[in-house]
Amino acid sequence: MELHSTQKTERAIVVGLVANKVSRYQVRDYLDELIRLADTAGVEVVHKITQERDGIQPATYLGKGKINEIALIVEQEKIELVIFDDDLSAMQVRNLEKVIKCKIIDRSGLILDIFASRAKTKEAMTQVELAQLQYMLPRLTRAWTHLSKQYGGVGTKGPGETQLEVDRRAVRTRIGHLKEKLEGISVERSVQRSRRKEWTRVALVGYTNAGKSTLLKQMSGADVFIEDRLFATLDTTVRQVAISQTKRILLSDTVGFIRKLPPHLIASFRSTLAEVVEADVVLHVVDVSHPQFEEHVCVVRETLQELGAGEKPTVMVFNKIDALQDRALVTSLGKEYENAVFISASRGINISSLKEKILEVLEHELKEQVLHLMPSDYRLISKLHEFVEILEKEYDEDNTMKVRFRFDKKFDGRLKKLLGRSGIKKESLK
Ligand SMILES: Nc1nc2c(ncn2[C@@H]2O[C@H](COP(=O)(O)OP(=O)(O)OP(=O)(O)O)[C@@H](O)[C@H]2O)c(=O)[nH]1
Ligand SMILES: [Mg+2]
Repeated sequence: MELHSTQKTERAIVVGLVANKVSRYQVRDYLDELIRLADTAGVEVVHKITQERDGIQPATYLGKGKINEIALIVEQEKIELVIFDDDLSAMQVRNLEKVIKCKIIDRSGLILDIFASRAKTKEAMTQVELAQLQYMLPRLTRAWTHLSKQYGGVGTKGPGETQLEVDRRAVRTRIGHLKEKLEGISVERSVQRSRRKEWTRVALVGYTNAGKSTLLKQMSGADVFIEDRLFATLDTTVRQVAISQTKRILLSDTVGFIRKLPPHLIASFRSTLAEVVEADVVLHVVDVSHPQFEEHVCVVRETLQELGAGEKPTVMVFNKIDALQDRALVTSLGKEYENAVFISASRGINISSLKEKILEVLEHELKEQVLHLMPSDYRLISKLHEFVEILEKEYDEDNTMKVRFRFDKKFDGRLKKLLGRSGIKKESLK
């Protein structure tokens, strides 16, 4: 089955619902973001429509009057696409398409489409196709004509029941095949990552367009893709960066997050995001000049939590301070957030404070210990060298060697195992 991305220059209407606990202002912001997403996909949004009601209409999502209103605009202005901010069920799409005579998609479908057109590497393309098919599968219903129109294949009236079964089976087979392929890639990746185990690893994370790639470029001189559009980065780039005269780290940049990132995408991008999960420190980059930056912070935190990286030592990197009008915000955010730094990645402002902050957070993760080794235990030293930094060695009269060393808390278990096997006594300093 061939998947096409949305054609360029399509004209669209975006639709949001003011219901439940979501306010009118929030919906307005969500629609603004949806318009940026549409723009990234090459779609021009010509109308923004909202409806206020008590709740979602289960069968049709919107109320009847609103649907007719949209249908009329679509017909009169020859609109090709209606994009809903919330996810729609197969049944809702089916019912809406009975009245609104054009293609109907939702936020997840649009995000998947952007990912599809942006994916360049074999890994990213496989990950996106898997997420697309998983998104599509429950929507493969008899009258889901949108699917056939958008993806070609089985006529415009929707596939018949037999054809549908064939299609479902084909999709499932392809999903299985893609999963296997990703499994292979993920093994390759984990081998690459294990080579970096002895390094201090720092991961850039953040909402899409926050300036992560710009910061990587600023700190490492790497030539990475930067664009004022959403989801410029879909892969992981890792570069060496010196954060002091003696300390070098590996800094990684990866795919950005967004509100309602389809769960299938998060799942299939797991191997890309492993760099974040395994990082020692996370740099959470925030576009502080964006009016909704606080909501962005929440979305990123929730996504990190989902990935199992919610409790990592984190530096809050408030970026784009050059574009900030309200300087008082810096003071209040400094009080509100732990480990906050205020920078401009594109102008190179305060990058040295960021490096100092990373060092400070790393120091916090270090532990010091002292061991008393008998001559028969001296061979342990070479093993210790693999993951600790020896600070001092001293010999006592009875030939015992006193070793003082420092190591990352993450190697606690490894040290215990090593010492447990040798039955050596230790003193903890910190
Ligand atoms: N004014 C200002 N703009 C910035 C700054 N840092 C980055 N930008 C701009 O913000 C836009 C997005 O930057 P990227 O570095 O591509 O952002 P990203 O977080 O990597 O985005 P994705 O890869 O899409 O998730 C670009 O137009 C950058 O030039 C900054 O410090 N100040
Ligand atoms: Mg980027």
